[in-house]
Amino acid sequence: MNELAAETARSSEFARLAVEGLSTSPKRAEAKFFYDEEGSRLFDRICELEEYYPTRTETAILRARAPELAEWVPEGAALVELGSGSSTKTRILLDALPGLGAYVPLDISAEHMQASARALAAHYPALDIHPVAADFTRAIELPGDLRAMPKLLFFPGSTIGNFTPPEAVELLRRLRGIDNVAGFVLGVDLRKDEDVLVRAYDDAEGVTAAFNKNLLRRMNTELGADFDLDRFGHEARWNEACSRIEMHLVSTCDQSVRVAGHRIDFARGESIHTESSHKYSVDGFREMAATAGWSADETWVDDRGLFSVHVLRP
Ligand code: AVI
Repeated sequence: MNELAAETARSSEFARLAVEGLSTSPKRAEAKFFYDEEGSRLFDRICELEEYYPTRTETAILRARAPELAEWVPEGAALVELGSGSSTKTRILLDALPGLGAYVPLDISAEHMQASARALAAHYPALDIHPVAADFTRAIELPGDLRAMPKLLFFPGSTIGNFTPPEAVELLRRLRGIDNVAGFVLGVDLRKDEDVLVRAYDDAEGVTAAFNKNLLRRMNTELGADFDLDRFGHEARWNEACSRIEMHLVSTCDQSVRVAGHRIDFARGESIHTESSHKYSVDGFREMAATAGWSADETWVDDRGLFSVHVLRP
């Protein structure tokens, strides 16, 4: 598929899923559509917020423990990162494993990934970098020449938490099916005090609110929708039964909006559920990984028990 055809397919998928999600009750949207260029930029800002503890906690765990990976990751292995995002955590692994043969970032946001790949290339000129623009929630196709290489999979940031538990098992199972995987390092956010969680997803500066509303802005610019962003409020809710933080956009009045040629009615107080971020216990996550065919080798947790990094082996 050429670039234009790929872009057209992506935007018609966005239109189809947006209308489908807004036509159900309760209304929902797919979190993967947060990440256009502006969404990725806002997410990078979230990662620096005082309230958003996951990024700095996971980074500290990786800094302390990544050197241990050098004991078993094979020379010449490819580091395959799911959802490449910003490259700070990648650099920790690249520095701890100087014998890596290639770095393969896989990300839905091609522009953001290319920019991160360029920055990494400047810093690691000898490293073979193969960015793959892909939606890893679907098929995971690696370039042919990488298939035979041993691989270390890397999925930081607790993005696994944005999938429902059954979807997470399915993704872990598909990753387990990739050829020649030596191991898998992934970050998983832990259950904790509700206040800490709600603040992490509803920061004082309003960056997370802007990130959430960016989804409506994207529908306006890409799908010809007419959302008035001031008529929706951002909300972070803890759902104890499902062990997850939910982000919602709540309509502040009765209103109708047009999205991709469809009329969508909102009652005052009605919300669009835009994202779920599941929080696990260490044992709960290890059991889930085992269900997907992985063996949990190590789990690294910070002193305050906020965040976990799991090392899984096939
Ligand atoms: C990408 N993902 C792991 C983030 C999370 O914490 O669920 C996305 C996010 N949403 C709001 N803040 C951060």
